Amino acid sequence: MGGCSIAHECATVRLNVRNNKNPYTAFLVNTNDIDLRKLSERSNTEKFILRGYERGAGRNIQIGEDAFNKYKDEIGKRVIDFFEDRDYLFVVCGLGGGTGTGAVIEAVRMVHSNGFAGRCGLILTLPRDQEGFQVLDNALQRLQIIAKAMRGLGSILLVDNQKLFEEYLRTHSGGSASSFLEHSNRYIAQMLHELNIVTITYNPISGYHFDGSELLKMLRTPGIFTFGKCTLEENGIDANNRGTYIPRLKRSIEDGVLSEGYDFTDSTRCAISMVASLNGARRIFTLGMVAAVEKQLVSYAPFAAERPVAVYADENARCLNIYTIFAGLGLPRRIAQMVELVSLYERPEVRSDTTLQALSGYRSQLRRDEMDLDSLLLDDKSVKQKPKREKSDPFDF
Ligand SMILES: Nc1nc2c(ncn2[C@@H]2O[C@H](COP(=O)(O)OP(=O)(O)OP(=O)(O)O)[C@@H](O)[C@H]2O)c(=O)[nH]1
Ligand SMILES: [Mg+2]
Repeated sequence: MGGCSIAHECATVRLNVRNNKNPYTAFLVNTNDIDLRKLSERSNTEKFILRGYERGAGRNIQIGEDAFNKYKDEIGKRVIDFFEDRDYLFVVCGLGGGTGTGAVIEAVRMVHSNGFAGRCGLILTLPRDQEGFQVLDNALQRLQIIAKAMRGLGSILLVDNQKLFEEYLRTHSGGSASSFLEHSNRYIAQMLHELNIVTITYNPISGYHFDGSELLKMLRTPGIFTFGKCTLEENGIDANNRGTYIPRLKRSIEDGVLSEGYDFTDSTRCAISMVASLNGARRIFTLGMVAAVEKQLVSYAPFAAERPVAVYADENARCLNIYTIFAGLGLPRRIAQMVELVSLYERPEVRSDTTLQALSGYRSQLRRDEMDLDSLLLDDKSVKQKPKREKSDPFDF
């Protein structure tokens, strides 16, 4: 349902462009039809209930995978029809549950074999720390497989729910868990849309234009894809003083928008797009300023095959917005943290094992006294004649 909620939110994004009001389409697959019914019907969305599994997969990834496989061919046909004219397709899944997590590998296989190889990627949410062993374990099981196949897939965008949750908590400590999820979905959809339209909305004012085909190239790059956004007051920027923009740019790269903790030296492709007001652009985007930003990008991604820096002017802009994109990355540190978290769950098991050992070693004094009395009273023959236990007795251990 996490994947469905994010995809549905993307489908609600609207443009004021004739015949392109809804730039995104969503095909929503879920077991639980009650959950799916909560998402509004739209002309640019389609729902597919995995019948026979309406109660959900209850965090069981095998059930999720079976449910998807049962309808895989039918979904494949519908997907071809529905997405035929789209440039790029994301398989979106909230990692940790049963349905999406169970189905995700087969879903990727399905879109690959239906003509989307080379133009499909993955959006995966990573669970929060507090979601418990089963959720973390499900997510890690799938991440293991995805990590192995990563170099053969398109870009993978990770949405770290723990990171988004901590940020949300700082500003909305009175909010509920469901309001966090709604907020996160809106945020994810809005940020992805923003990143997409930077390439088409503004007028490039330097030689280089990071256009739609460049973004597509980024999205086709195997490995993890991440992006950062930095918003700066134009008044505070002195083009001749790198201290007025570089440190905050660096922080925005390292913090990321949807996930963090990457080794950027792994990056095989990266780009920066800067958008300022008409006046701001004229003043700020000097050769020296753009060179300082370029230099920063080189130090982050020294081995990247491409590192374009594009600058734009927007008559409606009030601030300087800097978008950074890195593609071809390895997994972030968060995954190692998740492995560590799961290992912590072994402790109570160890404790209960020692408890169990102590329990099985326990002998009631009372029974021993009785037994001793019994054995004293019984002769050898009668001991041998003890009744035989039933083979099917569940307590016969
Ligand atoms: N960002 C975000 N994450 C979500 C949302 N809903 C669920 N998640 C995350 O996704 C994980 C999996 O939850 P679901 O997608 O609901 O699970 P499911 O695939 O429906 O699986 P079952 O309910 O077990 O059949 C959760 O543990 C959350 O971390 C959402 O609306 N937004
Ligand atoms: Mg569910």
